[in-house]
Amino acid sequence: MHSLKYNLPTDSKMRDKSFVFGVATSAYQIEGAVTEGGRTASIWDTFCYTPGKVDNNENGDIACDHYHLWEQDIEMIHGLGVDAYRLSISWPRIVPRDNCVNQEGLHFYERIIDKCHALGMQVYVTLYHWDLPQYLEDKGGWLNRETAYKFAQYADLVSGYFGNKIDVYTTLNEPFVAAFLGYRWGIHAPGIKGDAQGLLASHHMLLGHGLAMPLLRKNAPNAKHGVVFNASPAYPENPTDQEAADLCDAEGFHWFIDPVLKGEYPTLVLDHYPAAHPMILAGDLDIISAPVDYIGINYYSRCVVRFDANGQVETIAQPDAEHTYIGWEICPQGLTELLIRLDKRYPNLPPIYITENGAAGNDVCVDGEVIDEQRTRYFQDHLEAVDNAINAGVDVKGYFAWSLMDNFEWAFGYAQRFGIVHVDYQTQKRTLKQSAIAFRNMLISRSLENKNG
Ligand code: IFM
Repeated sequence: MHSLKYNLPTDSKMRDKSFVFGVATSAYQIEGAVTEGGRTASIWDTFCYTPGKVDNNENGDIACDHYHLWEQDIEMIHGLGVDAYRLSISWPRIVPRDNCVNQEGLHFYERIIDKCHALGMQVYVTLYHWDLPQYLEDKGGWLNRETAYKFAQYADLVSGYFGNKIDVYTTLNEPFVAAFLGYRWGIHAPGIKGDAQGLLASHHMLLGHGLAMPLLRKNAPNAKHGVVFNASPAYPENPTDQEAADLCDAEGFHWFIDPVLKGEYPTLVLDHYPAAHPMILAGDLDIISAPVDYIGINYYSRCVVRFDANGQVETIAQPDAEHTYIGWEICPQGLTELLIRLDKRYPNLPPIYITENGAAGNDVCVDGEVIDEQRTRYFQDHLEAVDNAINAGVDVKGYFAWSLMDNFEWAFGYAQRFGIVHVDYQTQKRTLKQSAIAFRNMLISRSLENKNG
């Protein structure tokens, strides 16, 4: 294979060793072993076992078998030369029944964390990447305010056990997806539909985040604490469609970021859904807006929108643009513009980490090689997009590729491959794709540069 390397401009701040490069995964998407080690079911197990919910009725029962292969996987991550590994902890592995602690679950993650540290990598841990214990869903899940308190208890338990051993804690990953796809549009677990339900679930998730923050700070005073949002910024199809774009952004990410950074919900959304307001108790927004050390931004694509005849925002396909296999438009410029817009909207914006960015493909491994030309270009262009935002004054401190390896892509099952490492699901063989080799080569040359001063 010819030499491949992402190039960062010579004066890029991302070349400095203080800028964090990493790869990311999440528990349900890679671990498998869903009935091993004391784990009980999450809403995703239940959803997957319900026929017709996931493409080909696939599930995370085995996934990448990371539960058994974790040691070789961590060594592989180290081989990429990254500074950090971002993973998530499975809530039902730690608290398999209400008020009960599973030491075996804690030990599983402890071995991973220790191994990362022994190899010189930092560990970024997400506490909630969508795998709510099923026993909590049975009591109403995120529609039940009590779940926010259960989440805080779980965050207390994990941070009480690991303390500063976890370098960076994330409370929630993409509350938009967990609340809206899961409780509003019914296309993710637990499959509930309704605007009021989606807005209520999101409020309870954010409340859980806010309740967890002081506990995390108390238990891990030297670690960093924050929350991760996804954002696909909206562009008007025509200048007259600006209102549709504003509403789309308000629902898509201001609804989640404003309460955390401004202590309020955007009026655009409240005005648009007068009958679906969540029950917000006095003091909730103060809890939710507890200061965070950073926010994570997951960016994949943008959308172009207008209002349809019923006054609903509709996304307009861009047939002339390039798309990834999953159908998402490739738009690196959207990332630069998003970061600049966030910087303008929030005067108190904390440092940002790009906690996910990546492209889906249907990659095949031929003679030990995976030529993922589109993904390799995607990363090169998005790294430049981040650099452009930094040059425009946005404080971006890190970048994580999604994902380390091909894995269970939620309702799409296994057909959508997001990994920079290919996984053969029959043999569990891992093969570095070209995109991973380019990542590794960039990191090797950055580290040599930094060593040579
Ligand atoms: O695979 C997901 C991940 O779990 C959350 N962010 C988006 C990714 C791609 O859809």
